[in-house]
Amino acid sequence: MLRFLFDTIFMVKVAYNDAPQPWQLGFQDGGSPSFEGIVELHDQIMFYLVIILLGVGWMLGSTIRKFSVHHNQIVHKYHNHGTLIELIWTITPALVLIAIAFPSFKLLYLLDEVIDPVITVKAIGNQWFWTYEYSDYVNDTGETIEFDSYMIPETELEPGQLRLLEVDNRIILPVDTHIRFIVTARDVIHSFAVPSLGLKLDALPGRLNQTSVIINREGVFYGMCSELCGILHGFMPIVIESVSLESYLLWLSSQNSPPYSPLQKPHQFPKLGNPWGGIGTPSRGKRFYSTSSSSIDFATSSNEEPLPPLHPWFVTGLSDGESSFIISINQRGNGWTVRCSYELWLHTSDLSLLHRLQSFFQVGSVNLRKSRPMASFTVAAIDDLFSVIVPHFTNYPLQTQKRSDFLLWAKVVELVHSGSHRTESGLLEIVSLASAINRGVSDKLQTAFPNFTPYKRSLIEPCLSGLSPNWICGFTDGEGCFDIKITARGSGSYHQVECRFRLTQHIRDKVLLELFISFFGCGKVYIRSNNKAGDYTINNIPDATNILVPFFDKNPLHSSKLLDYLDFKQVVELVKSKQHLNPEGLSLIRTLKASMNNGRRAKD
Ligand SMILES: [Cu+2]
Repeated sequence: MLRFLFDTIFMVKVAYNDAPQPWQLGFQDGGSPSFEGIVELHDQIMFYLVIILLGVGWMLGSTIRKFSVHHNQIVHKYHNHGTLIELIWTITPALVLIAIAFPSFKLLYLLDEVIDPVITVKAIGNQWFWTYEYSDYVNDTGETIEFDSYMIPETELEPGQLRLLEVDNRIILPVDTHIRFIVTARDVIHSFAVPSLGLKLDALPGRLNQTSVIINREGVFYGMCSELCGILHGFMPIVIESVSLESYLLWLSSQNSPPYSPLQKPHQFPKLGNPWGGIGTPSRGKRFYSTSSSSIDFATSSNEEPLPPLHPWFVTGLSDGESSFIISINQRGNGWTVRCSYELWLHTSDLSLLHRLQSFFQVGSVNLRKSRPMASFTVAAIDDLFSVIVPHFTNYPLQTQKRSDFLLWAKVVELVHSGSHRTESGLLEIVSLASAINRGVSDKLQTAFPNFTPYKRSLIEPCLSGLSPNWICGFTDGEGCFDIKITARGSGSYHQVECRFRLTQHIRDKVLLELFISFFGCGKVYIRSNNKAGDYTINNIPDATNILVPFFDKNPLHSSKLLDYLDFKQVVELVKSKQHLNPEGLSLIRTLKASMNNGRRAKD
């Protein structure tokens, strides 16, 4: 309150000191109640210390002065006992010690108490960096948020960054929240210490130490390893950044684990309790992570009944259109990590389809992207990939050239699953396989593994027997497009309406596009002028009425493209009955056209 008044009257901004200063003697500014307690105890003890120093100093000084040979010629040879003074100098220190012991023990037990923590962070000391784990947040694939934190070397420092203190990945924590630190080490003894927060805890291999902290203001708090742990002991700093709860949730959702749904606004969470108050918060971190299906789901908004499970061929067809088989190889410390994942991205209006995909596979998670209206179904746990995803696409093989990506990717999954990515030769083989998938491997990897030999992709030869109606359905949900084109003819007296259905693919799948002609028994393949893609197209009314509409009526689409199809079908019927020749019919077609595809998305 006083500080607030001071700030308002003098219009000053208080700058806190949360990092060591050159030649500093005093404390840094406290950022937690426990550190304030420590400073208070220090001040109390300092009071006794000064009194004793003065008392003892005065006695010593006066003894030297008064009883020197110059002042006193008589030696007090037999004056060697004084019961009273001996009692005084024994009992007084005992009383002083008791006076110090009470506040000291009080603080000691208070610091030891871990009061109903909302967030647990595990800090693991390594030679010579820290690893942090946010174990509260487990996504559907069983992964937690985990990252390494290395010091930024002097040569890479940016203006404003502190030398030997700045790290690449900070610990991000919310203010005014009960936080528990669990501290351990992987190799030798380290010590996790952040002075401003009153944190100092030894990190012992094979042992878990715990402590709690409440950060009572936003800021960046610097600390260092405080147990001599080897040659780079002085180069493994700790940085804790405390932010508002909202920013913390945003940060969480930007981590690899699935984000909380943006439909659950952070401010809906209850305000967190006061620092030393015994009442904990009712919400635990895990709750932020539910990715429940939301009200914007297109398919569930009209009826609440559970939808039937997806057909395996539909899943393969959709994957042929929209999925990616991803391998990422990254340097971590001295070694390399290999991560495999299967991802399928759709517009958020198809969130329910992603959830159906999740219940089809019974693994993986559905995540929303913050920046764009996109959502993904992701499987990243290696066991799930090995025992669910690979078998599915082996039994129901992809029909596009994506299958050759899948075949290479499946080999990598097998290698990682068997653990051979930890061996030199296994890693080399993975790099060789990865170099043939999608866009290949990065320049960094190429320089790190100069002698890898890229695998040859196998050419997939699609055949008509592989195309089932369910596959076509899934593929259309991914790559299909229904659109309407209205062209004025004869100086505007007559309008031609073209109803067009297209399936678009990269030119490498030209053979597949041509197979669609045999499958539907109609249509044509047009190669685009840039020679990079082709379109299988049905654009005449008889084929649309006799073949296309009956097909998609019998095999309904599962994504929001179904709505486009229904509008398309209506236009086909209007054109078939020549309604487009009269103004009312034409304006109805224009309205339908405007609400299709991008028009529908824009309205959402
Ligand atoms: Cu250390």
